[in-house]
Amino acid sequence: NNRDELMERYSYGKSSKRRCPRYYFINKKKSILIILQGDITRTKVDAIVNAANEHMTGGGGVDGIIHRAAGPELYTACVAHKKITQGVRLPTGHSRILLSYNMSSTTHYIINTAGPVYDRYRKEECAKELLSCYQTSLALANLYDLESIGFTAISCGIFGYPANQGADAALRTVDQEAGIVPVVVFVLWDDDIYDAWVRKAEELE
Ligand code: AR6
Repeated sequence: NNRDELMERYSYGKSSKRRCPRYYFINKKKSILIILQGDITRTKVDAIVNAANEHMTGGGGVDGIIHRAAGPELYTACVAHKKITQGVRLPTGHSRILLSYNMSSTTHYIINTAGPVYDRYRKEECAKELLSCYQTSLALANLYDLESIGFTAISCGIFGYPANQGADAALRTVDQEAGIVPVVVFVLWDDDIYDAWVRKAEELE
């Protein structure tokens, strides 16, 4: 059955995390959206999207985990990108595609995106920037003709974006634009983030 096959392909064996994968058909059934709980570096998708920052020199959170999994060549490839302004290789809301180096058995590409640091006095600008992270990452996956892309909750960790608002930006963008990538997987780590994503997906269904 289609669902079991998808689960086999895009999630990974037994996880210590409890929540089940959920499946949705979106964008007039052109795309499949999968929401699951786990570690994005262990998910077999063509590209994973890293919640990076404007410097693209690695960091904590999922960025640190992805750099450790991909190895030092990822860092070398990141810093090879020319700086646009002082210290900035990747402006907020933009995305860049790189190879996945040591992760190539699970994933071929790593897309770095720079999410906004949440600021409640700049809510609207932050939302635009976050939408743009998802849009530009999907556009790169489409340009490379990829079948599947994996996201985590960009900006919802260290950058402080509230889970519900993060889910809204993520899922509305994916709902509108995902026709260009056949399989979109959200691999979420935290219980509250997973719950917010499932609630939002059900609202949009
Ligand atoms: N798989 C999936 N999701 C994960 C994993 C994982 N292995 N580990 C953590 N998460 P964050 P941000 C979740 O803080 O808010 C870094 O220093 C995490 O629980 O990684 O965009 C960068 O260099 C949270 O829900 O990214 C930047 O400077 C989500 O991933 C800054 O942090 C995003 O949390 C970016 O902050």
